[in-house]
Amino acid sequence: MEADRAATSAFPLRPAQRPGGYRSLILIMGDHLSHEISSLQQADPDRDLVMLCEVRDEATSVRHHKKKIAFLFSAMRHFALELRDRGFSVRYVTLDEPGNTGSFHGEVTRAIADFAPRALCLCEPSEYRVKSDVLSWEEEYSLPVTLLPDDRFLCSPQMFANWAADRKQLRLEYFYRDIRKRYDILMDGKSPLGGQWNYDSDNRKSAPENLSIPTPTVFEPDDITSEVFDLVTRHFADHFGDLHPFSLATTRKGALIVLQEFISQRLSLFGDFQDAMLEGEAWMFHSHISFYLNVGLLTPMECIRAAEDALHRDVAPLNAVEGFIRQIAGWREYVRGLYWLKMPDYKTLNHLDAKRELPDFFWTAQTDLNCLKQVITETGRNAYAHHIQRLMVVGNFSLLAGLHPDAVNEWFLIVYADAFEWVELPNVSGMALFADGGIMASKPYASSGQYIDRMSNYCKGCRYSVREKTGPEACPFNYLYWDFLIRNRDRLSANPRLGMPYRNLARMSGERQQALQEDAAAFLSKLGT
Ligand code: FAD
Ligand code: DLZ
Ligand code: SF4
Repeated sequence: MEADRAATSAFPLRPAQRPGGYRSLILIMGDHLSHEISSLQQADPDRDLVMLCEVRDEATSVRHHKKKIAFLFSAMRHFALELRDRGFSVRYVTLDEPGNTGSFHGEVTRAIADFAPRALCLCEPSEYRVKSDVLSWEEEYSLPVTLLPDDRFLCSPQMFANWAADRKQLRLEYFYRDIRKRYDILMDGKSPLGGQWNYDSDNRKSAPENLSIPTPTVFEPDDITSEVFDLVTRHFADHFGDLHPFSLATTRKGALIVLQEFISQRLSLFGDFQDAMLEGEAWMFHSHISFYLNVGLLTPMECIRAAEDALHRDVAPLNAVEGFIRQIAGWREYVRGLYWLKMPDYKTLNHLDAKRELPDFFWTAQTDLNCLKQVITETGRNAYAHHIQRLMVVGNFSLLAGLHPDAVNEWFLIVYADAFEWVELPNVSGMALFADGGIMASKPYASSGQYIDRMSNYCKGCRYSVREKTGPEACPFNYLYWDFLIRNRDRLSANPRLGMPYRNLARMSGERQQALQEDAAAFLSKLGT
């Protein structure tokens, strides 16, 4: 579908010297692949030099999934050629180009030495780690460095800080309402369209097994992507995950097709089955656009307006459209705001003092817990899992088992092709692990096997019984859940939203509690690391 460019071995791209030198070197990072990005808004193809570089430091800052690296490098290469077609002088450094220093910093140093630009310009990096490095460049290079805001988001870090300033609690719901009003999204004058801000209570259906789910959009890899496969196979063969089959879009044109097909084929049932999981159905009625949004191939506002338009054309009902828009206008913007407000400390938080290492099966999927086996297998294959799989299967298990936040964060950053720290860290440390002590969530998303049983068909194919609470056949989520509450009683029992489970715990006999704790201890002691 995407192979509209003839076979090419154009890479690396080596621009000519410009008589009189280039005005500015514009560095485009791998998640800034938008022609409207701030650093390109004032760019002049006649006077500026644009650079993209594949660097080992980024590919191995954590050992990213093979498919994620292939997606990024291919999207970067396609974008570089588009820039060249628009008349820009483009330097594109491939990972295996002789002389590649392996870091942004090294490649900027090399480009300054080669082309002597009079200034350096870039859009601010999306991750704290990289931004901290970039902030030292001006002094080092003795050349003006312009760091422009990333205006692809609906809420700037400053706007979020203003919103957060006089609040005791930073709850998503109020943030989301403000964004709706500010951008006039799903509004009827000053009121929310349909009379409610949130239709979440309509969006919790489990899926019947005979549900007909549209197949996701598939893109045949073109020559550029195939070249990247060779590179990834040569350099990252020992990284997690499957490179093939590869069906992601790697251009804006492809990403727009994914968005359009979601709107026409899946959005109408997105709300109903938003939380549902079915064995063998990795993609469900989700949009699969996070890859593209997070690297700049789609903008949040065009996705929001496309969904609103579907409502007005009667293509999808309000509960689906509002549910989808809340994810983008609400959660996505909210987690980014929180990230920049709370970093760098946020990364070190471990409120529940969780210490356990990651079990081996997070990498191999070799486990008898069928829900985890299914989700981790699909993650290895697709570099994707949908939200409830991430939160209520892998995240929930990590919370209940007391896995260390650093280990869990690293895993999530590695395995999902949409994972960048600004979005991954708050979701993992805040939403899934309660490691931030409740900055993000009002209570831990802890749950026994009952929730997974209600929302999926995983339990049917499991060697454990979700109905058994203790004993060798019992679902581990069941005793781990109670063990979690007992273990964290001092920290959590005063939380009003946990009143009910702690009252239920208080009604249990001492022997019952002990049996649950013993089963949990036996299970956890056998978790291979
Ligand atoms: P859909 O379900 O179709 O939702 C539409 C869009 O809404 C998504 O593409 C995404 O951009 C946005 N969105 C939805 N939920 C969230 C959320 N909680 N935070 C931010 N944006 C959201 N999302 C990432 O983009 N990168 C991550 O690394 C990431 N890590 C996560 C880790 C955990 C533990 C959890 C619970 C969630 C994580 N999410 C992450 C959020 C969410 O799971 C993914 O955005 C979503 O699954 C992507 O699939 P989709 O595009 O089909 O999403
Ligand atoms: C994730 C990633 C990877 C794997 N490789 C590169 C790369 O080689 N070059 C690049 O520009 N960007 C890459 N990225 C994305 C960056 O990690 C991301 O742009 C920064 O973390 C932003 O702060
Ligand atoms: Fe998961 Fe428990 Fe169900 Fe097995 S029984 S699939 S471990 S929730």
